[in-house]
Amino acid sequence: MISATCVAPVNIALIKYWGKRNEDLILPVNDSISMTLNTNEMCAKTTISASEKFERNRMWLNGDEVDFEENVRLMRCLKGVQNLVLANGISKVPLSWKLHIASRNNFPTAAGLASSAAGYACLVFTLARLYGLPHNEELTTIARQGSGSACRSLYGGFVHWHRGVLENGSDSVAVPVVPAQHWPNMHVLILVVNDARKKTSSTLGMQRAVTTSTLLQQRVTDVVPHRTKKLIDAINTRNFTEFAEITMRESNQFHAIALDTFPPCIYMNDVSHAIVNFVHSYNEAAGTILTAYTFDAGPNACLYVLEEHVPKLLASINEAFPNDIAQSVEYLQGIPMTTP
Ligand code: 2P0
Repeated sequence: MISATCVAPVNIALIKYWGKRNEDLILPVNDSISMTLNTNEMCAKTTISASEKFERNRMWLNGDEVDFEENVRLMRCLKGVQNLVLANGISKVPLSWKLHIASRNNFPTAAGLASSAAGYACLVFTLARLYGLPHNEELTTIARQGSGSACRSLYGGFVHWHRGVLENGSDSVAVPVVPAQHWPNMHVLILVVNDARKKTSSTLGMQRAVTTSTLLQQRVTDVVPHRTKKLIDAINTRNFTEFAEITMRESNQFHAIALDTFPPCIYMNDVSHAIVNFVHSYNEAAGTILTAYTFDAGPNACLYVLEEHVPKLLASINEAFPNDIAQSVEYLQGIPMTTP
């Protein structure tokens, strides 16, 4: 029996991926940019064993068995990696050997955050390690076919997922912008907002947005290309003010598109909106931008803040929201995938 184990981090989008132009290949309508978080608190960990004695491929997610062979996205990732192995011509493990895959994630239970991104990134990376493939751009095209945002979790630091133009998706790849060390004092505070309501899944929400939102097209053709360039400049020059404004405008536009979808997708709740107001008041009182919010397809807030400003911000949040925030967790930027 041969085994490999890897740990993969979560990533939080600054320029949001929302909408596919090809559902099967998971090709996005626009570029996106994210920051990878460190794996101390939130990550996926996957162990894959291969043996000539295993009779079929099996998978366990947090201890429960899932129907691996029936799951299109999981099978696409396995086939994608195995095709790369065939093209490479050498493999540490015979492709005929069946696999047992055990995956766990350690996200704060209430967080409801990006579990699929870390999960699929981890699956693809662990498969690559098992078969002896190098870490390269092609792996991001495979992780993308598990879950779009997963392609960005294959790198640390800031990452750019290019929408690409080719129909087969081979140029829809994630590439690093800068490593985490470039902006080491950039931290993220995740505020877990109490909320029990079931949200529309991202997959369904973006399908509906593409077919019904009249605002989406302008975002795709005009807004995102411009913002992507400006954000990369802000990251390269460590310009927090510019970075923060683009990030907040992006979050707001993504939720405006969600509301413009019919029927609408309402992801933020009253506490989320109160956090938006809090951040603008906090920055105004400081006379400069000290923190920026972003919200994904749920009510939880991610606040970007430089390390030196974290204690004061946390104290103000605790004072302003004594009851509405279940948990606040601070993250540093992430390093690339690891093999413990
Ligand atoms: C993002 N989100 O860029 C955006 C912002 C949520 C809001 O990527 O259908 O779980 O599996 O490709 O990757 C969530 O979408 O969707 C997402 P699929 P995914 O992070």
